Amino acid sequence: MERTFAIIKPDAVAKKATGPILDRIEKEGFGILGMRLVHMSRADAEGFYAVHRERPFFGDLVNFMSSGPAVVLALEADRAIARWREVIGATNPEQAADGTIRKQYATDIEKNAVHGSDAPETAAVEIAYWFRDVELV
Ligand code: 3AN
Repeated sequence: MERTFAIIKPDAVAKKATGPILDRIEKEGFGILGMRLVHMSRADAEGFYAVHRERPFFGDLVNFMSSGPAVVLALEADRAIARWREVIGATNPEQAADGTIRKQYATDIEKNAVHGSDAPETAAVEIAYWFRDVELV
């Protein structure tokens, strides 16, 4: 079993897509180890996306991620990292395959509905950023 970290981003929560996305997570066979509704501060978002600090879109990304409530999730499944990225689709929803969450719910490359870790090391760091061990079942 492998763990990954997911976010239902503020655009998707505002679109009332939280329920459908949680339904999809369960239907795809992921176990939910941790889940919380959060309204990130700017500092929370800056810390979470620190690797993107030098990118031109960083400021807008921090504004967006702190603009409203989001759902943070620790998920578990066989090959969870790769499988969750398949289910969410490409970063740019214009390139996201049919049937992916981003194809269905993303607005644009920034407001792209969901997050998924890209590697085991980042998954561990991202889960630890949002959850204490005792908050994971
Ligand atoms: P992914 O979330 O698919 O792993 P990353 O890690 O490259 O993509 O980017 C992190 C987040 O930054 C994306 N989910 C998106 O919200 C935002 N982002 C990435 N590239 C751009 C871009 N070119 N313009 C605006 N926002 C972007």
